[in-house]
Amino acid sequence: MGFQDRSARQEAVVPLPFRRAGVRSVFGCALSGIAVLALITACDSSDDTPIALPPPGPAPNPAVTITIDDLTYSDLPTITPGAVVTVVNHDQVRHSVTSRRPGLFDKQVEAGQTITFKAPVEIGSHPFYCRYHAFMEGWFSIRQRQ
Ligand SMILES: [Cu+2]
Repeated sequence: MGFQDRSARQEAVVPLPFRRAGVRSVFGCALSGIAVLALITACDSSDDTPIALPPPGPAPNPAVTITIDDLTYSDLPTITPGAVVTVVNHDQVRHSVTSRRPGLFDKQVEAGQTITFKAPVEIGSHPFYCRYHAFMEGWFSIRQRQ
């Protein structure tokens, strides 16, 4: 009986520091975390302030070509805002490059044909699909030239 009481007390005590860390504010981190490295680390991971880091990978491309073979878009390099995108359809059926965001872009490319259009200017990932074959999916990764 005495042993069980002790373990119950431990369960009640152990989580307390974690609860404190979870509600600690940025101001609290600055005051209390300076002396204790471990505490700073804990605060950094619990405050979800996004840090604007450039995405990894090669430099963005101002002009790219997407090929479509066997109902599949080729891999896409990272592109600059407004990059010139050429779409080459090697299949014997019509495809499209249609933005998941309605109205952003919706380009049709007939069997065996090539089209060119300008990518969006908004930085970020722009998923698209083929409206004739909904399982066909791709995306533009758009970022500024560094
Ligand atoms: Cu298609």
